[in-house]
Amino acid sequence: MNISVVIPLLNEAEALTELHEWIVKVMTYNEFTYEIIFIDDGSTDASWHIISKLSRQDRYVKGIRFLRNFGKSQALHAGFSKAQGDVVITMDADLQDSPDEIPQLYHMVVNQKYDLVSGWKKKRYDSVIAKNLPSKLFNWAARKTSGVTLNDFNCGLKAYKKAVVKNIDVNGEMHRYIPVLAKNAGFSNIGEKVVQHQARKYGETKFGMDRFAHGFLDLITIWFISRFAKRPMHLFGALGVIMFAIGFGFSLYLGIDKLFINTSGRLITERPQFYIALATMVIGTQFFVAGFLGELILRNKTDKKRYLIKHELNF
Ligand SMILES: Nc1nc2c(ncn2[C@@H]2O[C@H](COP(=O)(O)OP(=O)(O)O)[C@@H](O)[C@H]2O)c(=O)[nH]1
Ligand SMILES: [Mg+2]
Repeated sequence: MNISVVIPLLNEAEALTELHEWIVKVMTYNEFTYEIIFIDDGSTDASWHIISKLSRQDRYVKGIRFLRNFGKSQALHAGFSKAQGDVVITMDADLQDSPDEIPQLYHMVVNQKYDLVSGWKKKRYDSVIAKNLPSKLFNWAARKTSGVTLNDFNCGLKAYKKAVVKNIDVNGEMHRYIPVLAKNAGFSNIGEKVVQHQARKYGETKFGMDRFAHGFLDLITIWFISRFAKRPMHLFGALGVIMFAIGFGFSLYLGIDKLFINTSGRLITERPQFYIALATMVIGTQFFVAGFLGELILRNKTDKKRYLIKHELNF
């Protein structure tokens, strides 16, 4: 199979039929073999009803329905684990991303050997204050911390080599940082393609301003995870040892000074060095223990299910 189109969605009933028709048209014209995987993330409108209808008419349409809303990252994870195409394309369900981009994205992955190609909504049809400006700031911060030089990290339209989606773990709200996850997993040939963007035709946006607060916190997490998740002791252990050494140095100095050099001087508890020694030794020990606990947790990690599927269609 050439292409799996993975479409996570929440309450997009109005757009689905039109989207399906458009994708099929593009696929047929280019003679691709394909599947379309819709992941309904606990929609409360008619979305699942429409996906079921489409899956009866078209056996290339597959559906996954979550028990409740688990978030876009979880939906992508479910879609990725089912996808069978050589190239996996993700897109938004709201018709803001154009299926006409699919053939070019496909060729960039297959012929130009990209691991991942991210869409870039260079001309964006969303509100300037609520979306465009914060998004610029967000992308700048993401570029600085991750070293991945993309203009638009969070574009829903992306193409992946199959191996990439099978080997990255999109969790929490990490869908914003998939290129970073891919890079951390060793897929560093990451490209970008300017894509057409449309204004939202039906319904309204599901992501408000709070996404940026979450986004920045996730950025710190991902920076930390990508450097130290597999070896917490290297950070906490090092900090712990350094701080403990500083504290121990001060204690040694205070002891020698009091016992042998300046025996009639101030009491140790009256000297500021004593408190520095005390604080750094306590904090150093805590850092060390945190690192050690981190290592233990790492060794105990079992794969826990993060979402529950209610129905599946055509798999
Ligand atoms: N699976 C899943 N998809 C979601 C969720 N929220 C939004 N989406 C989908 O993500 C895509 C982009 O969302 P949208 O609201 O258009 O964001 P915007 O384009 O940045 O304004 C659409 O296809 C939505 O249906 C969610 O909680 N879970
Ligand atoms: Mg949208």
